[in-house]
Amino acid sequence: MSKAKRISALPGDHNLQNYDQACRTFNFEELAREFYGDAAWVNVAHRVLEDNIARGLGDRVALYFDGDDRQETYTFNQLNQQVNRFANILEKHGLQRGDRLGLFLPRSPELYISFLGAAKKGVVVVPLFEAFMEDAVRERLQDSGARALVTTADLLPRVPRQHLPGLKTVFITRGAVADTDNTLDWHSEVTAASPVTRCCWLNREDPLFILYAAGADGRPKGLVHVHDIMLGLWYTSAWVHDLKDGDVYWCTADPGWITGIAYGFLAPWLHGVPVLVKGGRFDAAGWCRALEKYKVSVWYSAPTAWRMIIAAGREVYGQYDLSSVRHLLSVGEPLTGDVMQWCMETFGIPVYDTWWMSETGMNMICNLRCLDIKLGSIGRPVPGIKAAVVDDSGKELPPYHVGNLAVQRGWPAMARDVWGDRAKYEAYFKLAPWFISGDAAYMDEDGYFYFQGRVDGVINTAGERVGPWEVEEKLKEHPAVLDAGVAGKPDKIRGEIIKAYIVLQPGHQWSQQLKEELRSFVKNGLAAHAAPREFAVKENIPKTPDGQVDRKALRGWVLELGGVD
Ligand code: 6R9
Repeated sequence: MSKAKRISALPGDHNLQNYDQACRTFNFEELAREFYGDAAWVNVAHRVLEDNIARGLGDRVALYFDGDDRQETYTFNQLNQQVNRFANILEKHGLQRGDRLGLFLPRSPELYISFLGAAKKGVVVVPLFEAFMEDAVRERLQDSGARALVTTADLLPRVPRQHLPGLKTVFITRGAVADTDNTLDWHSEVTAASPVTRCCWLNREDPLFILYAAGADGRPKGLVHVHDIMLGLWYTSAWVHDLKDGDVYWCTADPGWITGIAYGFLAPWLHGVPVLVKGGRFDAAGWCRALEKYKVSVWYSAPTAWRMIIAAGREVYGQYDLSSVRHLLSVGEPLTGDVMQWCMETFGIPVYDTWWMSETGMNMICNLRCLDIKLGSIGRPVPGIKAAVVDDSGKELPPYHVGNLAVQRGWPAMARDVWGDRAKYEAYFKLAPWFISGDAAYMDEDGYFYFQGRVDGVINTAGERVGPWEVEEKLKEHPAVLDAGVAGKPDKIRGEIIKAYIVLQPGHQWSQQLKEELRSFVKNGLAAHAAPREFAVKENIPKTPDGQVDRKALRGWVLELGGVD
């Protein structure tokens, strides 16, 4: 099968020293030949496990798990055995290639094992962020038609099985297992299974996972990512993340989001690089301690997390030896000058911004090591990617004109479909050949891009993507709310917070108590991070001629343009 390649097998300029030349000569077919060799069939789970073992890395640590109440280390051999066991369990319970398996559990070794076990059998994973509440969970499991789910006893009450008739089997990784036919203890099943299994060989275009991403005016979209995502992750993690033999890599994103999947474990493991996964909640001291303890060398995180560490103060982060960190990368929200300055002071190195999305599957526009960083810019397109700023008819705009940030279609990691809704997928490409990101940006005369916010009203709070429509629909379910419009309001720490404008039902009065009630209502239905922090009562919500919330007008309201608020 596919022959494992080292980082040094990247075509041409291995360490990406000459950007212009790499852009000129880059070609995805050549990259695919390097990476896949003459293998006709692929499987990302095989690639990150057996292929690493075959090149002598079986005893190397793959995963350091640092949880609140457990610390575990898995070598590639150990991980592979657990993955095989779980793959066998899925088969035993009748899951077949193409079936969907939901993963709704906190960061824990079981999550990564289950993900790769599914992938090994061609079963498609549906990751669910652990903070999702009942409505969000139901929506995603229903839409994807999941047949089985891995979760914990304390998360199970948020899984409304009465509304999920297609969900046949539930595996519990932690806590008591209810005494019903098809609720099973993950650990006893896995322990009893064989550590050897047959890999299901797949086409590069076979689905690997379906990730739900917020849109502006509708339900979250089930983005279908395929096994070929690994090709994009392989070269970007070498060129952008600069992964090398001997590194310890820590991506702090949760695997309920694209970053936690793509770069949280797939990308580093494609290079045989050990990964740190930290369980539990954010804690400034705990995070710095983890950097020291595991000698993290490449750290991928988000500005909000760094701002929280900065806010915790030098007396916290100054206690730890952070000298193992040799490369820092940022994602998910604008990288602000205070964070850059803090990184320079604390680590003696700059932080490299990376722009991309759930849809793109891999880093797209980045501050690459071989290029000068321009503060405030997300950088330049990685070789292989043609990006541009286009107007609403798809025409490329000259430097310094703000427009739609667009990428020319055709890179290996891009989502291949919106599950069950081809039309929604095609809508991304309505200005062919461009993929329209939904972000606004401009470019300077040197080809650097500058992010200017979302075009469409999607909210980015603490780096987490929230769809205003979902929050509005939830608010409207409450008896006191007649109509609602939700927008992101700039915030110093979180980037944006959610602000809700509501029209009250006749007979209802605004009060502090109602505010708290509405916050909990959204929290308990969707997720804590989706709950508005601020409210304002209005006479009506501005609408476009086709009856949708007028996102531009709401944006004006939150920015207090025209003093309407
Ligand atoms: C990877 C990820 C995508 C949205 C994207 C944009 C924002 C991502 C950014 C950034 C400023 C960066 N975003 N990277 N904004 N600077 N370097 O975050 O995916 O959850 O789909 O969010 O995040 O607005 O459109 P996703």
